[in-house]
Amino acid sequence: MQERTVRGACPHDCPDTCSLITTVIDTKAVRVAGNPAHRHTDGALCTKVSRYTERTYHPERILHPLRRVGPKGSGQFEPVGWDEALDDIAARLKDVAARDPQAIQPYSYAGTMGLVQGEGMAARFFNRLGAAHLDRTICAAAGGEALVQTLGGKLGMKVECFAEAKLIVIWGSNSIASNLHFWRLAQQAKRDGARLVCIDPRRSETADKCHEHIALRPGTDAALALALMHQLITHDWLDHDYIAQHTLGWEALRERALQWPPERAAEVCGVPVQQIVDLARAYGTTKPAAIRLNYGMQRVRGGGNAVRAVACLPALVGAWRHRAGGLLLSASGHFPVRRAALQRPDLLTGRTPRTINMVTIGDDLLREASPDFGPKIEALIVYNSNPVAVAPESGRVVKGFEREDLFTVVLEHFQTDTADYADYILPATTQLEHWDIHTSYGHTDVLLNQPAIAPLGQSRSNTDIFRALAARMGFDEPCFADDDETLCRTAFGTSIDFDQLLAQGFATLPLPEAPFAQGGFPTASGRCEFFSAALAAQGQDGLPDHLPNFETAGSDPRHPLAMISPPARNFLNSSFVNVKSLRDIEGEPLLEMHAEDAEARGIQSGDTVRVFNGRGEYRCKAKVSARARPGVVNGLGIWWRKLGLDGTNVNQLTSQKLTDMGRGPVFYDCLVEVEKQ
Ligand SMILES: Nc1nc2c(c(=O)[nH]1)N[C@H]1C(S)=C(S)[C@@H](COP(=O)(O)OP(=O)(O)OC[C@H]3O[C@@H](n4cnc5c(=O)[nH]c(N)nc54)[C@H](O)[C@@H]3O)O[C@H]1N2
Ligand SMILES: Nc1nc2c(c(=O)[nH]1)N[C@H]1C(S)=C(S)[C@@H](COP(=O)(O)OP(=O)(O)OC[C@H]3O[C@@H](n4cnc5c(=O)[nH]c(N)nc54)[C@H](O)[C@@H]3O)O[C@H]1N2
Ligand SMILES: [Mo]
Repeated sequence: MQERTVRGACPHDCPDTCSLITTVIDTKAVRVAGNPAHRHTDGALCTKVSRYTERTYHPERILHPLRRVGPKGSGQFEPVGWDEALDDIAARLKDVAARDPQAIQPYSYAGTMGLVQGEGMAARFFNRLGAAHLDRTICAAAGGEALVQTLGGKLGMKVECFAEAKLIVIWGSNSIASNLHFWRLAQQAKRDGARLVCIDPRRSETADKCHEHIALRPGTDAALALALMHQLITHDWLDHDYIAQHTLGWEALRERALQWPPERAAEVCGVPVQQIVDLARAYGTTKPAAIRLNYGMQRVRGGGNAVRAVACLPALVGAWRHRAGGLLLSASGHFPVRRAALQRPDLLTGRTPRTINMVTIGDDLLREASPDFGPKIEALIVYNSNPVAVAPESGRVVKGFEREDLFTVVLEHFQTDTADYADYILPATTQLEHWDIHTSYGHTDVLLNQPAIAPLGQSRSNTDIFRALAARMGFDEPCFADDDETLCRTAFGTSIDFDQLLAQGFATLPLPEAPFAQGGFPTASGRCEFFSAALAAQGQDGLPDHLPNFETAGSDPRHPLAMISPPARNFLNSSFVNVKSLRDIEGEPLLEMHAEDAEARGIQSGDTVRVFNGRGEYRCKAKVSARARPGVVNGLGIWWRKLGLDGTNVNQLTSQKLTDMGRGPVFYDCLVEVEKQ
């Protein structure tokens, strides 16, 4: 018996990007633990990833290629050899490409966040082919664009500095569920006397543990932020020197904010005036004050404006002067990734294929060829994503995937809702079986993932599958021969010490402790842009404003309740839903309702309810709970459709409309009605 440990990285779409230590006995991984030497991981993992071996050795793992034998969606497949599968796929793709390669659509997201198993070899393949581009907007596009237009990039405080803050505003984030290692730092600050405020329509696990919870209506964050500015101005809790030296558009913003007295915002947000006044006082008078902004608030029509409004606050009070002051939404802009070297856009050789937005895949799969749209989508290659479960308005998505004239290949670990619609399912390796290299959006370390075990069964890494397809397509550029370790080395070139990554598993970027203490915002003006000329040039309001939801409560008497669908603690989007021990903790798909709303409809906990709107309907169990505020129901996601009561999930109800910035999704801008079954 031979025991060894291997250093890796958690691949999942989570700000924490943990450093992993996998214990291997002979050829089997027996345990995955958090690396105690990595300060952000601090030796601790979330429940999900501490069960990673359960996922890797899951009895339902797909371990050989499968070919469809039944109708699309029926989930009936037969085993097929790799050569036969790859030959047939290449022939089909060549056939479509001969007409127009843009009719071939890649669809991927962050099943793994790895730079190599993500778009490393895949992008080379699709660029060489001239396939359509995919706008990867489904998560962070609105907030990301808002940060770029305000601060100049996806940049912010160093997460470790939150431990020293005296006020922490957790804004649109259920950190205990989705950012556990940040929560540890917030706890440390709390023990040292910091005040914790949570801003969230749902009384989340995180809200329970904060001093104050502001349960605003979904999509009203900009109104709240503008009212905070109003109070900062009228009480003169401003850092005039910082504003003068390092911001742009102050006079205009001042005028805008003065239109938002707390009474007006209280009305819009559905919260007591006093809460707004108190938060403004705390924010204006506590130093250092830090905001942990997260993506919850941007999944509505005005999500970009909301993030911009919040991102203006630290500059107004000069919070950036201190390393424990400022704001963090995403740190991903700090990493010097050599994307062109990895993904090789030069292989497009001047072609400019059309771009499809992943959020509207439902509509786009159903579109006919037209001069505006280009060719009908004829082939779809899905990897690292489960669109049938996670994309909005799934009734339309399913209809698109059902098309008999669509050729679909899915690279997966499991037979997900999406894989059910595949013509071929190709078995992919998990993080324990392949190389990868990772950035993070919640801290500033690079992590290397070394394979701990050989690929299980006949599974192959995404990179390997795209290399094999490239060979069959006749792509003979030398870059298609790069192995995964070479791709890992390519990602950062010499800007990271690869030997250090090999030896310890992670490397910390050399960055200043307080990024904007002396201004230096990487915007066009070099300032924090309250007013954005770039946005104004696009025909947008150059100043942040409150944009009411597309589906504002009260606007549709048939559907009076707002529904949000934030992630469940024990799932990672739709990943892990099929890991039984984790599914057992979550129980079953639930809709949390406030007692008033439940009572008005004769609904009690445990009742089966029909949740519906003009887009569709979905059945699940009701849970009458103080976690829901009046007028808002919470459908925790993202369940596999086939594990739900009637083979659907919350996305049956969400819409394909897009946010004000970044063309992102509006999952939390959704009106419904609920009735007892
Ligand atoms: N356990 C777990 N962790 C995850 C994920 C998961 O599925 N499970 N998903 C990962 C992914 S992909 C992402 S993008 C991140 C997401 O990370 P976060 O953006 O932190 O997302 P959540 O934890 O869902 O927090 C969103 C919170 O915003 C609240 N919210 C909804 N609408 C509004 C609103 O209009 N305003 C405000 N202020 N709050 C609102 C929700 O009730 C929820 O509590 O988490 C990652 N981590
Ligand atoms: N209603 C509602 N819908 C939402 C959200 C919400 O809050 N509410 N959140 C949205 C957000 S923030 C996001 S980020 C998206 C997430 O959407 P996705 O990125 O699609 O995330 P997952 O559902 O986790 O699906 C990832 C899939 O990739 C597979 N996978 C993992 N690693 C590998 C690999 O190495 N190779 C291959 N081939 N496959 C792999 C997993 O098995 C899994 O099935 O969902 C969005 N959808
Ligand atoms: Mo996400």
